[in-house]
Amino acid sequence: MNNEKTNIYIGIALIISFLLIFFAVSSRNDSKSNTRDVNEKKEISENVLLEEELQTVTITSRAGGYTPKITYAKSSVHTILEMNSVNSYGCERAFRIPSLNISKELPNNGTTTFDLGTPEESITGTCSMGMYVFTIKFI
Ligand SMILES: [Cu+2]
Repeated sequence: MNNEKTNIYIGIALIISFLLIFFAVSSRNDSKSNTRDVNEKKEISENVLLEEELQTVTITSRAGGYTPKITYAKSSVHTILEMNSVNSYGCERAFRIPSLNISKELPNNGTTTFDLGTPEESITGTCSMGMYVFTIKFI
């Protein structure tokens, strides 16, 4: 009788161990595949023109805000921001880049360029009231 009980306890302990190992392995796989997904999305965006030592990010400013809202650009590269105003008559004209102390009124139509330096982290552009926002992520 005692041996049978011992065998049952050992059996239960083994099952619990297998379950713990199974969950540990499966959760590790989950985090790996998540990281892979994030990496796949991190490609330079189509609105970025990357030349040898200069890249130009083009953002459209029109009634309703700025597009695209998220841009991936290359980090540690001298970057020019081209704000392309198209029939722009709203508060998107009151343009700010708070982290660079940039504040400028954009025209109704036409291109306004800003030198962003050589960024390594994200830069966010916004209208003066903060209702329209776009972000350039340097990767
Ligand atoms: Cu606004």
